[in-house]
Amino acid sequence: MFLKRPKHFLIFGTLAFVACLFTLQPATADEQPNIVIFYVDDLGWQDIEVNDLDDPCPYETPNLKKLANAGMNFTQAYSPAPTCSPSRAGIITGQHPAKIKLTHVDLGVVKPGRGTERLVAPYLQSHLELDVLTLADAMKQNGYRTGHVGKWHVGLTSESYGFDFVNQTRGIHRSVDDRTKNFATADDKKYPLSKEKYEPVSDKNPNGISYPHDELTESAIQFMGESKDKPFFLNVCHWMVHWPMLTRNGELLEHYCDKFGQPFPPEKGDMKLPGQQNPYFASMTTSVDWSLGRLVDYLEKTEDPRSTGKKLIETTYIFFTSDNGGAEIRGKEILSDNAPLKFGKKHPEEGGIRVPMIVAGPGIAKGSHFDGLVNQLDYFPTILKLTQSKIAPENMSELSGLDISPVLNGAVDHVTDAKGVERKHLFWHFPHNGADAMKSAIRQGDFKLYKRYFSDDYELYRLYIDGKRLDLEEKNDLANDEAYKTIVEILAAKLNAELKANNAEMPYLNPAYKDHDKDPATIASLDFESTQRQAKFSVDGGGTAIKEAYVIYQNEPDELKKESRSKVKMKEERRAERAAESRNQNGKDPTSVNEGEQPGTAHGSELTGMKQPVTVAADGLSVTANIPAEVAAYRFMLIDNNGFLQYSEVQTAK
Ligand SMILES: [Ca+2]
Ligand SMILES: [Ca+2]
Ligand SMILES: [Ca+2]
Repeated sequence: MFLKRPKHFLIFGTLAFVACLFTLQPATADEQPNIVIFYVDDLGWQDIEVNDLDDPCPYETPNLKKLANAGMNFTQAYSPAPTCSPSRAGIITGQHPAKIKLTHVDLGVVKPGRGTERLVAPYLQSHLELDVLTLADAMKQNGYRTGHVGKWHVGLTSESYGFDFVNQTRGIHRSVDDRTKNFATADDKKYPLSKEKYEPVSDKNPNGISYPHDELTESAIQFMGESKDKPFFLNVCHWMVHWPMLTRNGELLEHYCDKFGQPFPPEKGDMKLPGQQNPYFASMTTSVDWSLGRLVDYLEKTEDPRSTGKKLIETTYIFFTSDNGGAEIRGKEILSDNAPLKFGKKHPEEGGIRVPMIVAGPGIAKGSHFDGLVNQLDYFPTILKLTQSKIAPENMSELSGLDISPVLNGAVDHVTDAKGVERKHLFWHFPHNGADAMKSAIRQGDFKLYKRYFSDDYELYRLYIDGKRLDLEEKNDLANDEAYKTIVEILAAKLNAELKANNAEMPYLNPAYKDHDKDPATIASLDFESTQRQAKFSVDGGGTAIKEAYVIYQNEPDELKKESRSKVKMKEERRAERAAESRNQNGKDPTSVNEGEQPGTAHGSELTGMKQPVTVAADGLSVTANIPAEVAAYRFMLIDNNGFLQYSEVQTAK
């Protein structure tokens, strides 16, 4: 596969390369330290033994405690979004999910609104735009070798976005037929148990326990081994502790069954004990901790070939965090509990976005902590600074986060922008998932304000009072309290200014909802002229006119057109899911449901699901679009002057 990347990277890359030729010495490990981002999926703020509030975390995370003792723990760290893809896109581009219009996980999925809901979410493209400068591109331009291991989830594969080494394996998180038995054994072909014993230690296992082989972890170590002659940037993204809840580690599962007073092996069916007592979730959390321990152990034991007498651990920064808050429940199974935080994944409340974050590396005070507001969007500029890397000024000005390296180095006790102005707030934009979740939010000082789209009003909570915990649970909405009127006004103005400055896409009116006081535009005709490959649609002149329109390239129209609308929707969602799995599993995984479909080889796959703006006729009643030869089908997406979003049926481009 080869996907075209825009030329402006190459220009800057070439300049950087020419500059290198005139440099007398290659950069040293002190000048260009290695970077490891260790990213966990759906791990909550209270799911590690570092941020204990109220009930202590029962999941054993000895390596995270060790990492916190070696570096800095961030007690108020946030993910860019309450779900996977936007947070991942945020880290890798350094740009706010609202700005890059990648605000949820439904990539390339057309989701017409339900009849009961007044609003409908914006459409999300099937992958991150290919012309964006990624952190991997930036590091590569500056002489780094770049590696991505594990979950990607922003479309296509990580190879398309600047990574030299890619293995998107699920490792030990591959599905099992029956999670209550058939645990890994010492002579297991795929998951042999280690000879080495690791924590946790218990009466039953006084020397610790063995862990099954994890391809994801081993692949990360392989990358570091192959890359250590150069500076390296490694993005390790576990598929755990996301659903499905399972483990291949029988001893570890038994350890937690004993700890939580449950039978081992567990009975089939959902785990329903309240709070933090799911032995599968506990096992996955400890497995992720073990994986981190393996990587740190490798860094501690391995000489840095660029720095005589030093081990890699002395020349490497590790950023540990999670892509969103904990998912508390799935169907009837209780996974974990974000208490005292409100809600979890898929909600912009504290439970959905406050995440564990620890950074360790050269110059960071051991066992330190920082209580100010930080966001994973800060990683891009911070990593550039720590590695003395340069990118073009126009790329630099696109970054949404701030360089927190002065905080890491202990030089200051607050985060500032490039002009020295202190950071006061962070914001989130989640125009998805119906009335309960569809909100934007801003956190400043003691307060958190939400803008609710369905009810078109605000909520205000006072999490702290003068820095001390007050309503971290977000129970007391103060938005209508006269005493807080000014706070609501100030924060609402700031939030709205951020949304505007980032050109955030707002929810639209849903044409399927019946109780609107105005009507959507009516699609009058759809035509395709095959010689010029020109598609055209018109709306009824009696209604409202077209404000904006897009064409979205699609696959397999004939098959789709025969079926009902709801079936089409289900099928498209399933296909998107399968395609995501197939891409994410790098084609090597036998559990991949769609093995024939390799990333990039499918017909026009980098175009499918991407929306292209089309020109609206002067009278606002029609649009035309030229459909490329490699595109088999398309649909129009229409936004009208009354604020409705609607889609045409899929059309064949024949
Ligand atoms: Ca707790
Ligand atoms: Ca996630
Ligand atoms: Ca809870």
